Amino acid sequence: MTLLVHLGGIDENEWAEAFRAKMPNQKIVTSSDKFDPADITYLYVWKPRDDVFDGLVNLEAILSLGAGVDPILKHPHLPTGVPITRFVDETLTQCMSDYVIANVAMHHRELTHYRQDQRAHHWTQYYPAPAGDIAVGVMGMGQLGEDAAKKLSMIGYQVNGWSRSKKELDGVHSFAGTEQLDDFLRHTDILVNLLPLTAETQNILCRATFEKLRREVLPHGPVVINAARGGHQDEDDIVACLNDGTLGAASLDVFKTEPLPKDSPLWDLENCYITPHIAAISSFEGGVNLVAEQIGRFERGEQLKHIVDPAQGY
Ligand code: NDP
Ligand code: OXD
Repeated sequence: MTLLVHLGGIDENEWAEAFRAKMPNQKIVTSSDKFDPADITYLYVWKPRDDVFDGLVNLEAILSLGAGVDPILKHPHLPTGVPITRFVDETLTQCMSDYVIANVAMHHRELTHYRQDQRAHHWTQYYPAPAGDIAVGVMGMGQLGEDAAKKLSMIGYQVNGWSRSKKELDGVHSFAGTEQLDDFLRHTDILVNLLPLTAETQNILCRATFEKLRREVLPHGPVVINAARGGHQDEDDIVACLNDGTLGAASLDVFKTEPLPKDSPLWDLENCYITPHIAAISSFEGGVNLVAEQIGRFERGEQLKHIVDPAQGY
């Protein structure tokens, strides 16, 4: 029973050390160690490389470091029949809600424009509408979207949620399925994306979507906040829509190519707020505890938690 730590772009040794401290009896190797692939039973993975599954003939479970599992599910050599679990964690959820609330409030309260005015030494008073006049639409009402939606509602925003299945949540108006997407968008001033990246949701943040958002309430036009995946956004459309006023502003935490290439026009747009995929980071503590719990469950013959449905893509 061996755990292989395979983390693209992340220090595997730090994680391996943390796993060893938590599970002293568990054999743990990193992708740069020498090991017999046939010994590997558990794979802890982020941004899998092409050869990740080579020789893993005794793999029992794939444990994702991330909440999003799109790079695992689209891997060309993903073995069938091996359960895949994803990261679900209270602190991650809290951090994502923090990011969403900060960005919603920043746009709603025009801090964006005060910043520009400050640079120009301009004293101009704006009178933002109260939160209760602003409708925030959250796409994806799962672990992360639901928490953000509830907290936005508690602050006083009108909140709409869009998901595949209908939700019953106090203070949140639920829209479900493609047939209700346009209605959801028409009732939204600030669009927050927390969808998983699947065949259905790819490029959903495009001009056709932005043109349906409500234009009457925010003085500079509707806003989009994407904290899910770069694959959700058509970046040419975002640039064009930020330039022609279809969108008043955007906050983007994720990009089609990460790090965002130096020559991307998004960097230089005054109304585009870029963060480097940090909306919510999986913590050592949370990741290590969850993996230890999952391995314990598996070895006791219990059901794993947070299992992904590969057919649905999340
Ligand atoms: P969940 O799987 O818990 O929730 C997914 C939600 O999206 C569900 O409500 C689901 O609907 C809905 N959904 C899925 N497909 C569709 C569709 N075709 N149409 C409408 N709704 C759909 O995911 P999480 O909330 O845990 O995470 C969401 C994403 O956030 C992750 O996949 C990841 O990409 C991203 N993320 C980004 C981070 C960052 O730092 N930027 C950090 C962590 C996550 P239903 O409820 O009906 O099933
Ligand atoms: C995740 C992420 O999916 O950090 O957890 O993007």
